[in-house]
Amino acid sequence: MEIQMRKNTVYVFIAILVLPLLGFFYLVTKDDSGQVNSVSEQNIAAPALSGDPIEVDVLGFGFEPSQITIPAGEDVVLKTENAGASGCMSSLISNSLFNGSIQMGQDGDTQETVIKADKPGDYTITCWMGMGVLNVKAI
Ligand SMILES: [Cu+2]
Repeated sequence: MEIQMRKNTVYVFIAILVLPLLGFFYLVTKDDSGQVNSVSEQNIAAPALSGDPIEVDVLGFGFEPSQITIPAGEDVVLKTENAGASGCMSSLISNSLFNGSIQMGQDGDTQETVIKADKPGDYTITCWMGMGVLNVKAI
C-alpha cells in the first residue's frame, strides 16, 4: 500500500513537472519561420475603425498581431496574409465570427473575410486544431 502510494506520487510529480515543460518547448520550437514565439508575447493592434479592413499576418505558429479589436454588431473585413502559415495553420476557424474556414493558400497569398461579433466580448480565430490563437475583442 505504502509503495503503491509512493509510485502514484512519482507519477503525479512527472505529470506536474515534465508535461508543462514539454508543452512549452513544443510551442517555442514549433514556429516554422525559426522565430521564437513566446506565448506571453502579445502584439496588440490598435482598435479598427468601422469600415477599415484589419490586416493580420498568419505565421507558422500564431498571428501578428495576436490580438485585434473590432466594433461589435458590425461587419468587419479581416485581411489575412499567409506569412509562413503551413500545416494546421493553413486552415483557420472561429468560434462564431465567421462560418466555415479560411484557407491560407500559398506563402504571400491574402484573403479577405467578413467577420462579425454579434455582442461585445472575447472571441478567437485559431488554426483548425485550436492552438495558434488570434484574440478578437469586440467592443
Ligand atoms: Cu495548429
